[in-house]
Amino acid sequence: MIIDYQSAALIIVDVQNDFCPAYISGGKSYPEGSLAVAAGGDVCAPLNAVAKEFAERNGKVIATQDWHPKNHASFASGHPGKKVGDFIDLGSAQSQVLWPDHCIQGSEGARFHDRLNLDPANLIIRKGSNPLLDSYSAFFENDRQTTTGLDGYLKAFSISTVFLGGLATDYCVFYTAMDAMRLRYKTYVFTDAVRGVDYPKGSVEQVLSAMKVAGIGMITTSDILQN
Ligand code: VGL
Ligand code: ZN
Repeated sequence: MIIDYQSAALIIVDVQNDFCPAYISGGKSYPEGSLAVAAGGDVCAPLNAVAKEFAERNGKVIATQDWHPKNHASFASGHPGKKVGDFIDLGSAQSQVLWPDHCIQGSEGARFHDRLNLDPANLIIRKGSNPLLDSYSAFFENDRQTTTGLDGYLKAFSISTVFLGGLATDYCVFYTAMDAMRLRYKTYVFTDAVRGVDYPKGSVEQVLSAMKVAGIGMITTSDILQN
């Protein structure tokens, strides 16, 4: 696949400790994240390889970070009588899944996975800071209107194509990819560099087909690294 890197961006979604199983890196052990996605840390190696390529060829690299206040409305802990996995109405278009406390601002769980190389990153976008509103997409919060500024950044550099990887396939990657399409970016997802929550069961399969139907390209990192 031939890429015009000058007009392309790599968006690395939420590769943070709370979304990853326990691991050891640099002689330090990191505990299982509170919302660990199976094999979440495995996305680091392919994303590092692609990010290096983007940096060397003058593409933009953006990393996003889920960044919640400790009383965030998506946490089951703040809703008496509700448990993780229950659904509530937060007044946005979609009903809200209640999650374990995760990615609390400044916590170890909110830090990027230690094996993710951020040296190539041009921009880090933090999202989910409004205690009353969740933000899956890197472009808009879940009210579908409040911008994160990412679209403006990409437009300022005349970016027309985005490539996505990270966590989780069925939440933040999915919503980011769908918004990218809606905003008319050519959009590709690296299937070897995403991992999903798969809650409710089957949601990973469901979003993969929804993304294909929407015209999002499903490729692997080797498709761009081989030439
Ligand atoms: C995410 C659930 C809650 C994600 C973030 O990064 O996909 N999922 N917050
Ligand atoms: Zn979150």
